[in-house]
Amino acid sequence: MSLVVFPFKEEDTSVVARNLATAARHPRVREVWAVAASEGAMMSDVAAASVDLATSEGTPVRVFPQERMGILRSGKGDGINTAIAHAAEHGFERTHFFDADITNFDASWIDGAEEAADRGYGVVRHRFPRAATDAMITWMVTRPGLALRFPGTVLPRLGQPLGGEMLLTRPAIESLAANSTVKARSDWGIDTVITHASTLLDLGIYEHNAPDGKRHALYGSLTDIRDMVLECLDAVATIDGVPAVDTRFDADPPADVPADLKMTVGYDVDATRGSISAPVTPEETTVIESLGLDPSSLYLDGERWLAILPRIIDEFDLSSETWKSVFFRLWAERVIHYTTHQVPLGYDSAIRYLEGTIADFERSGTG
Ligand code: GDX
Ligand code: MN
Repeated sequence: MSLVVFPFKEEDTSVVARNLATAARHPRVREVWAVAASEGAMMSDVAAASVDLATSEGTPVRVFPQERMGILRSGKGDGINTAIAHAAEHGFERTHFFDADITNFDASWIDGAEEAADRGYGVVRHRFPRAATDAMITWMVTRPGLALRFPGTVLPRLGQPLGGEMLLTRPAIESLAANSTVKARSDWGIDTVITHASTLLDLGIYEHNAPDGKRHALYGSLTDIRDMVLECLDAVATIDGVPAVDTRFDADPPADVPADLKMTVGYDVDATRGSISAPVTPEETTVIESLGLDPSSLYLDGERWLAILPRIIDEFDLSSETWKSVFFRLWAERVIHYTTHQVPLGYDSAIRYLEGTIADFERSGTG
């Protein structure tokens, strides 16, 4: 008896409706929920599309707005926590979560997670190949942060610690519904805190590989994900509790990466350069210099990132506008450096390089 949840904000209604239908048609699925960011035009459109759906598929499809659950910026986290709270009350055996904007969503995602849960894993996470310049929060912030703070545990091993695609069994849902750190995290930090909290449960974790990748709405400049990178940094800097080193963790073997993904450019480099072209303010200068950097030459190769990220994690302040603009600038410089130095050498070499940086952070976290 499974539930499928899609949080959504502003997405193409036809994509969302198709995903709801795909989930509703799955034989294991008893109910489908679409949790809207707010009551508004988008919610009415999706609700209208799902009335027909519910009638034709016979599986209830409920569309409702998120509630205010947390204490930070109200965003995706409130949506996910609203669903977790209701799923815990309803007692579904398994709850799947998927982003609503996936354009290649099909039954195989649900099957992959259900099969791993059938084999006894309490938490199943979807992993998928990504373009070399995609996932720049995952590669530059979240995985390094997890490697530094939780070396030797399952956390640095996870391919997609920020992924919104996962299955939680009933014990996991009940435990997360009662977890105050998770409930408080109403913003983009939600994925990080759920990933972390679910590794503390010792229910077994499986990573299912979705071999075609996750095709979804793309962004332009890195400024489009400014809030996300800041909130994900805050999340990885503030989570507490070390997972047991012998936590059961298995994963599908990596599969060949689709040829078109190897060519995809993940973000607009020139627009991003433009967004950080304003001169550094005196307040920013103070913070940048306190990290041991020269504001006039922010050349951020892997070695410098390895040196400064631990200090950033210790000192970052999500309530400070200066800290936020400094971190956004440093991250953008780091991503541009990687894009112009490692990416031109080819997909496989770039991904190998990135994996190497995670190993460096993990060694540094141990030492
Ligand atoms: N209910 C609700 N409320 N849904 C939201 C909100 C909100 O305030 N904001 C976004 N969403 C939905 C959105 O419509 C989509 O279905 C999903 O949440 C993810 O948002 P999207 O803009 O597609 O995020 P993106 O850039 O694709 O990021 C995803 O991957 C990141 C990563 O792996 O790097 C997303 O799952 C992130 O949480 C994750 O960090
Ligand atoms: Mn997306």
